[in-house]
Amino acid sequence: MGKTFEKSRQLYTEALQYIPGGVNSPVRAFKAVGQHPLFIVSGLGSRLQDVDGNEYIDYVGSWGPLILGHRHPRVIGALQQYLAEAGTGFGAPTRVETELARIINRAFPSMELVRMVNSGTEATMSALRVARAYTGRQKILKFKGCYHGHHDSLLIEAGSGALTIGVPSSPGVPASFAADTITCDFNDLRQVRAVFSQMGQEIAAVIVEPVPGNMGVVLPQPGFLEGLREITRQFGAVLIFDEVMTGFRCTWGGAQHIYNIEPDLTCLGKIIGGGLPVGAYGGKRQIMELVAPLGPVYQAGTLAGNPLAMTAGLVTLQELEKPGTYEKLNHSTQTLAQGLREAAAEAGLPVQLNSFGSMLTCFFTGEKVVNYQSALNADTRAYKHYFQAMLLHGVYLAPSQFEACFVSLAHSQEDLDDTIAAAQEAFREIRAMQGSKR
Ligand code: KE4
Repeated sequence: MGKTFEKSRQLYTEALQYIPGGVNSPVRAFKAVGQHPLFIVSGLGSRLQDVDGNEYIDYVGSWGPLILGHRHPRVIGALQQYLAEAGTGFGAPTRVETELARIINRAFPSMELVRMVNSGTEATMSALRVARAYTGRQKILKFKGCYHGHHDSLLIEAGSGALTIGVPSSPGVPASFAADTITCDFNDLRQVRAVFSQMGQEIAAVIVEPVPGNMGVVLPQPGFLEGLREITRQFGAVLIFDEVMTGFRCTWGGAQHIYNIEPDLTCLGKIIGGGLPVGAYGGKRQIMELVAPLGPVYQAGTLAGNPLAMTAGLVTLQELEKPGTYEKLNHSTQTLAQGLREAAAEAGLPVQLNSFGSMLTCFFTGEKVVNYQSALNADTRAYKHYFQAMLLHGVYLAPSQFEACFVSLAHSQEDLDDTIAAAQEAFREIRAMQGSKR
């Protein structure tokens, strides 16, 4: 295998001089996996190449957006054409913004009006603001281990990078914000009912990743999401589905289609930008009509609806709308998940493979992972070794136990077979390592 990461190390040392932690988003620093980050020079299809010339099968996909794979010819061609014929953006309405809003509305009928922003964080932050305006209430209920971006109201017992670097509730968040954010355990309706019976009239919104990916992938237990819908309706609170990760990831209409739940507001991101900066929030007309300039709730953005991001997103969704795409994505994911389960069983290694659509997480634990606490019980040392071993075998996984891996339409059967073969080796090494420690 003989991989060297020397050039990445040099670039990382240089980056550290100018950028906090050498990266522009914490999870990219590889803190949880005992390795300096790799500097990437290109991607093509299911593959990444780093500055040292190493090639990897990529399961991060820019953290979800690249469901078609890297450098899809239709996405690149459409961007090249727009740049050549139109430019980079105008700070004025363009037709492509309406086209993307229309296709989103077709896939997510609950999103009667859609506003584009530049990130998932902006989407959830804006959705909270309009929910507070609509209800005249202040408190928000979220779930431990769910991550909704880095704005103050929701950076409380958050998942994703906050969990990875161990500050699930970040310094710098004013106590007043934290006081207005209530957290419950995901999948625990009893807790939610208890909170609402105490202060239901003060709660503006419940925000939830319907299928969390930011503590690793965790599935909602039967009745949980339905219960949230019933309780929020009973108390007049806004139900916000954060589908930044699940939107267009698992099926054409997102988790709300799979579970047949109509949220009041939905947040999207990642895939709808085809790899360019994007976010969106939208929902019931009577709520979204509060958003400026239609209504008094102010929200704005210089590059919101940027036509390049809209173009990449539109082409990506057009490809996803083609017959058979989700069958292929989900079949690939189930093949991979089953292969990993069998490899771990052969090695005598207890793992939990949680998957939803084309996102999955291999938890190093023998107990089912159904919420934040059970996710935290996973063996992060084992995950660190897994990550490093897979990297040496040419497989680029999410650099944290508390993240999702993503399968794309570009992953071939050979990619999946090679990944499973690499995991067989890695699991044996981990088992031997654990055995030697006893
Ligand atoms: P962004 O602001 O990073 O575009 O989106 C925030 C966000 C909101 N909601 C959900 C469900 C999300 O998963 C995210 C962002 N996801 C992480 C990956 N776990 C982005 C990776 C990163 O932070 O670098």
